[in-house]
Formats: sequence, structure tokens, C-alpha cells
Amino acid sequence: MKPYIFITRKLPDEAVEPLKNKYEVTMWDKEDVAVPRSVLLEEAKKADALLTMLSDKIDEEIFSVGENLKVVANLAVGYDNIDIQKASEHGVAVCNTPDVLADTTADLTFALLMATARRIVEAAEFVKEGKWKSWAPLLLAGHDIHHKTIGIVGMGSIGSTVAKRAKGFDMNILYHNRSRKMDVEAELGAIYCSFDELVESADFIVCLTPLTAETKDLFTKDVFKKMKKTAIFINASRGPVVNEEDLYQALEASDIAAAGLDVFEQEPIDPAHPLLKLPNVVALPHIGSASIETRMDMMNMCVENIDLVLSGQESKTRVNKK
Ligand code: 8YV
Repeated sequence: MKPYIFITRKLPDEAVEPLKNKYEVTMWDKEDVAVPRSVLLEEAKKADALLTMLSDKIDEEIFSVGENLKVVANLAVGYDNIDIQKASEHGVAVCNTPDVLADTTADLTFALLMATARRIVEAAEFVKEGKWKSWAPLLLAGHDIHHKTIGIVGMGSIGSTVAKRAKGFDMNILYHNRSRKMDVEAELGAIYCSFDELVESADFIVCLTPLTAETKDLFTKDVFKKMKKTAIFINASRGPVVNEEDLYQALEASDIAAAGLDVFEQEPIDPAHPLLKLPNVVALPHIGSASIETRMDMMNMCVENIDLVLSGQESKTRVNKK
């Protein structure tokens, strides 16, 4: 019998083709509906490998029914949907897709920063809705980006790639990270500072930190109060790093100027969520890495990792201890 692989979302045929000869592969075939928990549990019972998405909770229950499970390849750099410790206890390798998505996610982060600062979404709607009747000196005037200070929270590979973009815009670069990044300091002139110092002095506060017990609710009311009134907050990491209610209050009270958000506490966000009613919020449906090229690279990386582990080799991007 061939080893069995379950893929929790529909992927293009060309991405799964390399697995077809050696393995039995089943894909959840609904493009825009997450695999129901009951189906995931049933599949985990049979699977040697799972190819998962951020929306799949891979926890002790999955590992304990998945008696044959050897590898979980997550189509993301983040893996906060997976209980890493339990995976190790059950001897399951967990792999992610680092680096291949850094440029694409940095592009999107910068697009969100620019859209928010220069009010691109509001302005585009203004034209399409036929509201452009005359030119006015301050019509849809936003904030400059060049020569301003960007504060990057989380200087991993996406953070340092955003810093490169910022350098091209002649920005001053501050960053806060668990450890100092001497290469980024030397190459881009980025300045390491405390979290408080960063939020107090940056014009753009860009959140790119992974979601962990330490970073959950990192951005609260007190933090937004410390920011400049003209500050623009960008989140392209994980929703729960931010207290959304506090962010809403800060925007409502004009404690900060605007926010660009690719991620939310609950995804998909409820369309009635008050944040979405604010004109100074640009909201995107978690599309940081969503270019065709990069998503194909991510899928290929997952497929390669699964094949390596099921062939008895080391995966390329294992994140948990053995
Ligand atoms: C995911 C992401 O690819 O990589 C991550 O951690 O957040 C995105 O790039 C996307 O959420 C699909 O799982």
C-alpha cells in the first residue's frame, strides 16, 4: 500500500503531480471552505502526511488519532496553528515555508503602508464613485513616506526585506527584535531600540513578529497611546498580536492616524466589525504571500518536505525538535 497524504485545500494539479506516483493523495476539494474538523480527524487517522493551512488546528487530538502520521507540512512560514510540542512528543516532523515568501510578503506590507499613508483605497473609490468634482489643495492629502521613520517589530527575513524597501524610500529604520541583527544594521543602517522607544518615535510602526505566548496582545491601549498622533500602524503578521478593540478605540479617538491590516483576530473578519467602518483603515484578506509565483514555491516546498520525510530523509525546514 502506498503512503497516504491528505491535503486540506484544493491545490493546482501541477503542485501535487510529483507526489502522485509514489503516494496516494487526497485533497479537500472545496476551494473556499476550510476542511471541517470532523473530516480532518477522519483523514488524520489514515494519513502518513498532512499538507495543512493556517486555518487548520493541528493539536493533540489530531496527533493522537494520527497513528501513522510522520509529517505535517504547513503552507505558511508561521505555524501558530500547530501544537509544536505535541508534534515532537508524537514524533511528527512539522515543516513550514520560510524565505520563499519574504519578498512577496514584504512587497505587500509596503503596499499596505503606502496605501494607508497616501489614502489610495479611499482615493480610488472617490474617483470611481464620481465624487471628483474639482481639484483642491488638500483633496485626499495623506502623509509622506520618504524620509520618515519606520519602526519594524520583528526583524526576521520578512522584516529585513521590508527594511530594504524602506531604505529605497530614504526612510530611517528602527527595529525591535529578540536579538540584534548586525547584518541589517551594517547593510541598511537600521537602529536597534527598545519596543517603547520604537513605538514612541516611529512614523510607521510595522508589526512582523510571529504569534507566540510573548507576542499575544503586544499592541494594547497603552502602546497605542505612546505612539505619535500621526503614526500609522501596519500589521502583516498575526491578528492576535494586536488587541483589536484597543486599536479601534485608538483610531476612533485619533490617538493614531491610520492602520493597514492584512491579519485579524478572527479570520475571515466579520464584515460588520467596527474597524471596517473606519475610513482610515485599509483591510486586506491575509494576502501577504499571495502571488501566484510565491504560492507555487510554497506548495512545492511543502510537497518536497513531505516526500523527503516519507522517504526516510530529513525535511528541509523542520521547525520542531526531534
Ligand atoms: C500564509 C502566512 O501563506 O506564511 C504565513 O505565515 O501568514 C501566509 O503567508 C497564508 O496564511 C496561507 O496559509
